[in-house]
Parts: sequence; structure tokens; C-alpha cells
Amino acid sequence: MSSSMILILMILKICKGYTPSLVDQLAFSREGHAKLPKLLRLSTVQMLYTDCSRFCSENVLSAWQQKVEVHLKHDKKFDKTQFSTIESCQAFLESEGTGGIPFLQHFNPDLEAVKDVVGVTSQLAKTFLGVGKVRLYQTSLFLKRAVDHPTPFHSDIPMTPFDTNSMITFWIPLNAGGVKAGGSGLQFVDRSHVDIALQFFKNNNNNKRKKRKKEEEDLSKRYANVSNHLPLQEGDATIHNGWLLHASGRENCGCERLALAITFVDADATVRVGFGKEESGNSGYGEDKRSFENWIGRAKEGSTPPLPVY
Ligand SMILES: O=C(O)CCC(=O)C(=O)O
Repeated sequence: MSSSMILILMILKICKGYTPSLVDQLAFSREGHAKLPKLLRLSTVQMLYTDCSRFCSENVLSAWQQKVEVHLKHDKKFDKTQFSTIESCQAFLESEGTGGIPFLQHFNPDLEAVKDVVGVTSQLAKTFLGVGKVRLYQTSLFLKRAVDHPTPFHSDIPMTPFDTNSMITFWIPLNAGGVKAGGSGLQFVDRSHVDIALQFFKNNNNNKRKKRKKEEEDLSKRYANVSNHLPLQEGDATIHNGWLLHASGRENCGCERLALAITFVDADATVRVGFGKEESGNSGYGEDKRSFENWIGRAKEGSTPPLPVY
């Protein structure tokens, strides 16, 4: 059987054959985000939930250790023996006054159900980014517990090792917590992905660094429109551009919300020169480290990374 035939059969098995309309493509391009209704079959979402929640339960300690690593930042060595229990990680973060976390995150779970969805979303990623081929950057599970804090506004690209404008994330809620109105589905700052003026006029004067930092903390006057696509149905997904500011609220159903995020870049996107050393990228450097630590040592700055192409 040809590979395109296999892909078609896989698409039919896991999704209802969603095709991106011009309206969706325009929304993604203009606003930086869009809703993909009925992307996956309910049975696919249920299977993903079962496998992914089991994966999270089996790897809780590792997710807490990642939080400690992120807090220590890349210039301090993380000693696993010091953090061999969940309690030791929690006690350390508490002693550092972190005041809670937004979620527990698991990178690149090796699960068949996730691989199938990667195959389908890779095809859509090409259409939305308008490129011939894409590279899978990462898959990621976001578990937001009832006690967790809101996810702060951020854009994804600074946390990644890429020099690109072509990045897309599919965010797929796997249980009720991510779909209901008032729940912890993503919120998006409309058009913030094309706000080049922010960097140009607010971020280029070293002498005013302190003032600039303060200004950057509150952009609520600058960005009037924060949108969401809630309520979603199970099987719906949202997409957002890698530069778009996005966040999520608290999980207020008293349960845990689990979401799968799948991120692609243009296959021609290269590894940023000086990645991990640059001042402006440092804040987010540790957050995705688990995702790229296995290959970044083999990657060449200014060249494409050793990641799978679709
Ligand atoms: O699920 C969340 O709360 C955060 C997800 C996120 O930031 C992302 O998918 O880029």
C-alpha cells in the first residue's frame, strides 16, 4: 500500500476529515489563532485521554523534577539525587517562594495514539503555515490540577531553539476541563503575533531597561482583544502561531485538565545562532529544555535540526 494511501486511512480512522477552510486560514493568519471544530473523533480523544493520563500518572516525579530544573535555570546544575521524591521537589519550590505552578508538563510521550494525531496534524500544519514540509518540534502534555495557577501570557518561539516565524501549535483538550466556558482552555491576544512594533519601539533602548521591563509586565492597554474559543466540544482543537501571546485561566471545575499540544515548524527553520546564550531568550530557555536536550548537541547553529520531517 502506498504511503499516501496509509495516511488517508489513518486520517479516516482518527478524524472526521476536517479540511481547513479559507476562513480558518485567514483567521490563523490575521488573528494568530483559530478553532478547528470536530478535528478528532470522540473515540480518538477518549483513547488519547486514557493513554496520556496513564503516562502522566507514571511520570509524576519526572514532571516535578522538570519544574525544579526550570526554576534553577540552565546555569545551575540540577542534581537528581537531591530531588528523588515529589515531596522534595515541592518543598524546594515552596522554600524558593515560587507560590505554585501553572501545570505539570510532559514532553514527547512515546505513545502510538499521539503519533497518529501527529500524522494528521502535520498535514494541516503545512496548509496553515503555507509551506511544503514541516518538522515536528515536540508533543507535550499539559496537566493543570485544580490547585494550579493560571498559565501566564507568553509566546512560544523564545523558548524554542529556532530562528523562525513559522511555528504552529495544535492544542487539543483531552477532558472536560479544557473545553467548557470559564474553564482552562487557551486565551489568545488577537494579532499579537504581528506586533513587530512592540520590539522596535519598546524594546530597543538599553539605557531604559528597568522602565522597559516594567512596561512589558502589563500590556493590557496595548492589547484590547483577548479571545478564546470556549466552549469547545471534545474533539475540537485550537491552533496558534508561535509568536502569539496566549495564556490559560485556573481549572475551576475542581478536576484536572489534560491537554495535548503538538508543535511544528517550517522544515526549513534553522537553529538560532547563539541559542541559550542570548539575553532576551534566557527567560524561557529552561522551559522546553527536556524537549530538545537529546538533539541540540548534534544540531548546528544556522542549520536545520535533526527532527522528523513531514
Ligand atoms: O495548557 C496550558 O495551560 C498552556 C499551553 C501552552 O502554553 C501551549 O500549548 O503553548
